Amino acid sequence: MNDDKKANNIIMNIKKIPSVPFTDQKTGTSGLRKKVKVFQTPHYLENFLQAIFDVATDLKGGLLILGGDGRYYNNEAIQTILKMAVAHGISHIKVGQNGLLSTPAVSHLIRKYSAAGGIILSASHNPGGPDGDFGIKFNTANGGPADSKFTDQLFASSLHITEYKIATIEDIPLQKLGEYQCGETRIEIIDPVSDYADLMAEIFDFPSIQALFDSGLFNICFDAMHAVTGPYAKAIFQQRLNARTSSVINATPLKDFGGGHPDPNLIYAKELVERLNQGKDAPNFGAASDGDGDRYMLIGRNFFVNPSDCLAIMTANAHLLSGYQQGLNGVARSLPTSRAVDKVAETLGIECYETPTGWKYFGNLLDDRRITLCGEESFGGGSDHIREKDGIWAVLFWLNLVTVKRQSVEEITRAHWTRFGRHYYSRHDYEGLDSNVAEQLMEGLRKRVETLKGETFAGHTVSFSDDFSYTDPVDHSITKHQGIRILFEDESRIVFRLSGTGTEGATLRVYLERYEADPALHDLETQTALADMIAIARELAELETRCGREQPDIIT
Ligand code: G16
Repeated sequence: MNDDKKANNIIMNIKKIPSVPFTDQKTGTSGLRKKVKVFQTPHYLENFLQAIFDVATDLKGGLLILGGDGRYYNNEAIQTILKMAVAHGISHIKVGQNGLLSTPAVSHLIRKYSAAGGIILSASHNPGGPDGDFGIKFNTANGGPADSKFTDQLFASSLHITEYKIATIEDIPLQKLGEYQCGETRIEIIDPVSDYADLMAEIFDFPSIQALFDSGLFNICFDAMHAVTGPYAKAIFQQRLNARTSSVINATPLKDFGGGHPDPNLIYAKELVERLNQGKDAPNFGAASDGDGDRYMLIGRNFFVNPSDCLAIMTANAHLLSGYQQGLNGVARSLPTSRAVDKVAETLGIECYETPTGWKYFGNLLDDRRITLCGEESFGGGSDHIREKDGIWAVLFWLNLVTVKRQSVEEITRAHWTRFGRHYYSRHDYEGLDSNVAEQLMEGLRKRVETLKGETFAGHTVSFSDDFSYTDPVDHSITKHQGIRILFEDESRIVFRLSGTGTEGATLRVYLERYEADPALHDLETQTALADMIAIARELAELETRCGREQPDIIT
């Protein structure tokens, strides 16, 4: 690398700009997500950043990690953050080259360099572009998303903004690696990939995975969906592991993700699915990641592994990988994630925690060494190596597993079902609902679940139902109203909750699950297997009468 690493002194002034609060800067499941146009409202971004600097007081004099998924408005926001960080006396800022850093890479950099925190610019899987979405997440010194206590303080602080502080400096060139000194602040433009790739090489058996690729009998197709993982996937799969040049598709991060939707599921990763289904010359192993690189989807030839099963399979097999051979402390899944992993934890004799949706709830469990692996139905999986979910880590975990087991993705999954039983699972999303109607629907369900126990629907008797409330076993904080769960005596389950990541109206998510122990019944089509649960859910939520919706918008 010939880039100029010499520190350039930059002249600056610090200004205080008067402002008035915005009342809608309450973070959702994962940071503040709004339309780009909302973030472009004069002072909107600056106000929210001021609230971050007011609450995260450790940043002053400390190190800040900064980067995003490259979506529209990423680099404009980075320039504003740099100017405000300089004005707030942050002593050192590491920024990803071209403004890029995946969410897992930020988490790793925070931990590796003992940073006081990190700012990630992403709206994850939400579409980008001038009419798309933008988002900001703040991660604390453990590398994980800020907890509810922090985000509550952030919101409270945002309601009292009267001014924000910003340095008047020229934009910092983000294209070249280098260093700039602005007053007390050192701004360093770093390679976004190398530290993260080194970590992956420490965890996984890279020589064995490379040997698998070198054998010529195995190849992978990874769809970066024109989002942040392209450079990571190329560096790791191709340069370090010697996979073919065709192994990574849609590898260039684009501001609008090529007009696509960087959500790694069977609908949006259509190109990948087609490649895997091309017959005997198709790649053996397919994967995709989302906007900011923390989620993943895994597929084999004509075979999809649902994310809940992924977590269960990883848990059952982790001891086979050198990076996890010491065994697992415990595991955790979010409420709506299927209970496939619970069966494995029971067999292994380890604790399995059920948390609300949102990666932040895994943080305490990981820090307290209660769990080693965790995952979510929303295509998220991770371990104690960082404090975020991690798409490329998950893909490498599976590749490593394939090298050990010498089985295909499908064979590994089927063997797992035979041993532990299969959890048929699906999520039905009803998008763009009127927010009031959606709230009323949830309120109706809240009342209904109080008396459901013992009632029978289509031959399935309710054994338990509640509005999920979580008591964190480490700090004992209580988080209420996290979703309606209805369990049936035959181990079927329905969960209802409203999404906390949308930017328009409300999205109702209905999570459906049915357990089947008999291997002779492991080949049913998923929606058919879940037909009873689908009908019961629609009846209980009064979906047609309340929302006029006959079908979900998205089925995953
Ligand atoms: C975030 C959270 C995840 C959650 C997902 C979907 O992920 O970190 O825990 O499962 O949103 O949340 P919701 O169901 O509320 O829309 P990401 O990748 O979008 O930051």
